[in-house]
Amino acid sequence: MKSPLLTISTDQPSSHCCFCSMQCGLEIIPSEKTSGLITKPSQNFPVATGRLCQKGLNALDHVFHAERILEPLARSANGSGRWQTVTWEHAYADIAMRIQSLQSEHGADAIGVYGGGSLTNEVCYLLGKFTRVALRSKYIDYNGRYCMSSAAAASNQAFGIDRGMTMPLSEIPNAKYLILAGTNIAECQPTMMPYLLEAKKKGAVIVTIDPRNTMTSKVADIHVRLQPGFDSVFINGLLHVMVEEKLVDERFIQERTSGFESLKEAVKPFTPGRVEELTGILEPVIRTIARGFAKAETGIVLTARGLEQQSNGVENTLNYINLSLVTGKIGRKGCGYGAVTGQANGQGGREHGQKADQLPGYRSIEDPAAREHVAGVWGIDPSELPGKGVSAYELLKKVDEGEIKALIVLGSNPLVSSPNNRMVERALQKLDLLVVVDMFETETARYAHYILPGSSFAEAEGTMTNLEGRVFHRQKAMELPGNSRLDYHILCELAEALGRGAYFQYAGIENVFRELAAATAGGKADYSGITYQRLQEEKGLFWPCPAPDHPGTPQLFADHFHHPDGRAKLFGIQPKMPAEPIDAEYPFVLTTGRLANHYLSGVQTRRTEALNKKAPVPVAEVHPWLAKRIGLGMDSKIRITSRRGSLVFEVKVTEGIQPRTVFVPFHWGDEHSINVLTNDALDPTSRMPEFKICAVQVERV
Ligand SMILES: Nc1nc2c(c(=O)[nH]1)N[C@H]1C(S)=C(S)[C@@H](COP(=O)(O)OP(=O)(O)OC[C@H]3O[C@@H](n4cnc5c(=O)[nH]c(N)nc54)[C@H](O)[C@@H]3O)O[C@H]1N2
Ligand SMILES: Nc1nc2c(c(=O)[nH]1)N[C@H]1C(S)=C(S)[C@@H](COP(=O)(O)OP(=O)(O)OC[C@H]3O[C@@H](n4cnc5c(=O)[nH]c(N)nc54)[C@H](O)[C@@H]3O)O[C@H]1N2
Ligand code: SF4
Ligand SMILES: [Mo]
Repeated sequence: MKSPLLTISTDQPSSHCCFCSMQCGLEIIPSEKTSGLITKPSQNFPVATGRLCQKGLNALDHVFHAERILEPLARSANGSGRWQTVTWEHAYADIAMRIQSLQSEHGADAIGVYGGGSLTNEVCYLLGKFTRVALRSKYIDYNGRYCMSSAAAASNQAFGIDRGMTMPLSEIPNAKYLILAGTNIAECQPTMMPYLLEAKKKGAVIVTIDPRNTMTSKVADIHVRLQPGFDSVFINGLLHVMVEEKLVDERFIQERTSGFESLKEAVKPFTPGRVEELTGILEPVIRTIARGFAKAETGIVLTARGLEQQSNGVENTLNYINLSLVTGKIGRKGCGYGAVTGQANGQGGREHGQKADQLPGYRSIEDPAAREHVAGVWGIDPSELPGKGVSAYELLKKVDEGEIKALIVLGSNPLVSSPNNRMVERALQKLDLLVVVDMFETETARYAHYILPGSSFAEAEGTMTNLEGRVFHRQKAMELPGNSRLDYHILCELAEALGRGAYFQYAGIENVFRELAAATAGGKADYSGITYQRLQEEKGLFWPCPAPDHPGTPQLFADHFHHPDGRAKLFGIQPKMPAEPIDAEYPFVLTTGRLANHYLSGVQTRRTEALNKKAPVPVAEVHPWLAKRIGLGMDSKIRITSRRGSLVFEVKVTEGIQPRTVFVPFHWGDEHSINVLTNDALDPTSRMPEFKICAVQVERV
């Protein structure tokens, strides 16, 4: 497949990498490759100027892959029957007819929508509007529920606003002390590493907290190898020392926070000696980190999915935020807290209404004022807006229970990425209608009735919001291949087929953005001062940006937090057990995560030869102690069994893992899908599944 390159603006990158939240700028240039094009780092985007990791360098491979779907495909029965090429008109008409007949029999809520965090702000916004206005259903959620929901809930509770990073990346080199917990930046946001290395060069101390030695922990001065599930115990130990030795910032606590008494109470029993008993982390290490961080002039705490993807994920995150707050290390130079966002548009994707309980601008769908404002922008009566739906995994459960009869999936592969995914497989088979809008026949799409060929990053213009909260404009770099269409056109055309086209008339994508900006006005994530023209001239703006002459807000909380009293909230955390603690029958902990070469469910990177050949199958990491205990030989494989299933993996024996913990990456489907084993227990607040902890047996095969 050959795609013509467009003539494009030269002072903006041709495009941006489609993978992680760094959103590195890239140039697309002619090459000898069969596709005729390759990527190279752009000098025109400030976040990672001149840098791309191996995923960015190979980001076009999947775009040109021979398996890319180029025509709408249909079949009569899901999971079986042959795919047939159909026209768009046929697809839209038949899908609309089936949706309408299901809705007349079972009600509007019989249709669900499942979105994703790789999509542009405009498409995320339209997905939310499409569900509420065209389908009039309450059931929409998205894969970010599996990603940022615990961090989002914690930030909202502590700060009154959820922007993953409270400061721009450029503040990292100004920090004298960095705590990096459950975040493997070297593999997951590789082009962020120079920021850490610059801080280190200027004398910063770096602490990593992870059950594994990672590429990231290699740059650390202290690595805390914690068993999964013990973060809150460990942090209570640090907070205990800070309180006991009067290292906290009394003035900041008094003037800018509330809740310190409950925090003091909660950490009282967690003496360093007790924390050593519970975690195996030595008392002097606990004291050294507590003193070091508290006494440092500046400091930053970064967390990611390691401690967030747990059934206590919100509380874990709140406890790390406590560290920043009690030491007054937030809202000023060299300071801040950041939950490192994962997906390309994981930040913008959680602001514009594809979350079950949300309207654009990070507004609550249950807030009468927000409903009135957004309904006004959409030209409907507030009473027509549905109420809140349920979280991603619960939505799939409603499919299994038969309440949701049809599902539209755009930008996700939930059959691979959901916990306890045998339930998901069973559920998908029950659907009367499954429509997948994607570039490929994903594992999920195997159960579809329709695959609609959507656009890749290189073909779709739009805005994205990176991990810093920086909104920027991504150009269209090439024409769509074959008969594929832009995601936003697909949504508008389907709305038309459903008889609701009047609400989806846009002369171009910029008009979608204008409407989005108006819909966010006055909300928490306020984009109303942002225009395409400003983004092109200023190479990005940090939200909130509430007026055309507002400069945007790179550093949050300089003088107030976003609760009504202007204060941040401290929370005393009582550490809790994971949903499935180890026991005599299942004596080891399984944790899951990522490799540098692959991306999420692997749909794109398993189709990228240069990446896939470095990691063609998942390999389980086990400690020599465990290897010996199960009598592992040179070439043996292991069987890992949880209460939900049993799978065989190749093994890497490494000292760099907590002895009772096994790590398996999740980028594969079928018999290699670790989510067959993971637990579907959800955090009570964020509804985040416990991807990072389940109890398993491990045996030699
Ligand atoms: N190469 C690559 N990069 C990616 C992605 C990808 O798939 N591949 N995905 C992107 C996305 S969507 C996301 S969300 C981010 C995720 O980025 P990260 O959250 O950094 O990635 P993970 O590997 O899921 O988990 C990070 C670490 O948590 C550790 N961990 C496990 N359990 C615990 C625990 O109980 N406590 C602590 N402190 N640590 C624990 C794991 O050992 C792991 O090293 O990466 C983004 N970047
Ligand atoms: N065990 C375990 N499971 C996990 C995690 C873990 O750490 N451990 N992490 C969780 C996390 S953090 C995440 S974010 C999820 C993500 O998991 P998924 O939601 O499954 O994410 P992807 O694999 O990126 O799926 C995106 C799909 O959208 C398609 N796509 C990409 N861009 C576009 C576009 O612009 N338009 C259209 N139409 N399609 C597009 C891709 O081809 C792909 O099929 O996985 C979660 N699952
Ligand atoms: S760091 Fe992230 S955005 Fe940059 S090239 Fe790598 S995967 Fe792409
Ligand atoms: Mo994620």
